[in-house]
Amino acid sequence: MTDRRDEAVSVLRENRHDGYTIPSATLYPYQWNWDSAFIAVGLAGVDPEAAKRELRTLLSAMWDNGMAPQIAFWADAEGYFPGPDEWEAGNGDVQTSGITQPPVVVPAARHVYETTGDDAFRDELLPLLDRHLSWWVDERSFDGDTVYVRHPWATGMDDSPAWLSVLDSFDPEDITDDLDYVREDRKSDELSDQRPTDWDYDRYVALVRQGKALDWDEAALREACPFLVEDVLTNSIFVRACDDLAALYAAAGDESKANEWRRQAEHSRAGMRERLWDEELGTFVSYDRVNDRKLRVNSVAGLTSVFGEVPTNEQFASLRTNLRENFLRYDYGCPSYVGPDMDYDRYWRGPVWMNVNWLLVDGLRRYGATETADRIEQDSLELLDREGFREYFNPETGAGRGSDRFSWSAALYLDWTT
Ligand code: 2M8
Repeated sequence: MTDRRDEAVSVLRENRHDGYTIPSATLYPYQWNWDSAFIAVGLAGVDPEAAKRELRTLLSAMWDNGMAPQIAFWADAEGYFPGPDEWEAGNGDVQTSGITQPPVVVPAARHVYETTGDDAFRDELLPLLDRHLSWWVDERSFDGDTVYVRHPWATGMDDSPAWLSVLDSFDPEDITDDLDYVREDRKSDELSDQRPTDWDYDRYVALVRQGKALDWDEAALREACPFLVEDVLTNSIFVRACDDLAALYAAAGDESKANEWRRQAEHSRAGMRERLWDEELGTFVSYDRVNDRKLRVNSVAGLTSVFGEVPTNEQFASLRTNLRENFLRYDYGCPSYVGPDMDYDRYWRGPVWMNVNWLLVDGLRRYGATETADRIEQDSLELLDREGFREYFNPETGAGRGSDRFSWSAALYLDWTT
């Protein structure tokens, strides 16, 4: 193993708790949903038993209705807001947050299964994965095709500029009468300039307090929540998850279930092509169901549609031009957002993130766009080799940002260098 691979393994070991891996010891001390999925992808090749355990733990935090929470609070920890007392949610075994994150758990489970060939693991996970994706269709879709989220944190791209107009469409004090809280995420002056603003945080917290006041009741929140968004990133991953669940069923010899999920993938893909495509920008965008409008922002989220093989060949041609001309003109690909007020250093408003690059590289290869995929993969490896396993990176200078020894950066390095 190279020194860098050894170091990646030791980052994951250091961040490992009992059956799961925290994203970072300095900023995120609990189990996060899509982080664990990316971590399992990286662990599959170096410690398959740990990879399986990571996914089992993640799925054991699932609620009875099939919601897989964004955070599972397995052990007490200091230094994160909002913690378990703020959410007041869980499944009886573990306290959790009241929102979800993109269902990367299914592609990750397929990856771990195909790496290990462990049929018993596949059969153990199948009903859980099915319950989770069924929850998306039953509880989180207006039309049975595209799915929605009800908090920016659920998208994983918390302060994406795509959410600004939705967050601006309501007054946080109209949905909660308590906006008192203390942020824990600005541990240094440098980090203060990189994290979301207080304006954003007021709205994040108000949405959490509204959810809690309504006991996290889906039907009530569908009526009351001012943030109901068909996020393009979540939908791209959801479509891929349906395909991957179908592949797992096919491997188990259950063709009828495999066909059911293939049909769902096709149906959701069609919904995305119809409602989320933006011809002028040359990308897919998210949709605000409360105000019935597209959120026309050129975010890397739209490009990740390739992970779900959503673009038609014609759409892919426009999307690739957009990717090359607007995103890959920076020294390091692929920035999370391009457009007015792009901020090279602030969180999801411009910096390069490894998990999104990994989705993009995988998807671009599916379209045969090898050169573009290679460019993004090489940029990613160069950044990780030079700067270490940082959380995100400035697309112009490549400087590492956010926390250090960040788990998914280490995990995806391992996957890319297998
Ligand atoms: C960031 O989000 C959390 C809330 O979920 C936060 O800022 O407190 C995001 O980058 C998210 O995508 C990620 O899952 C999480 C943990 O790494 O951190």
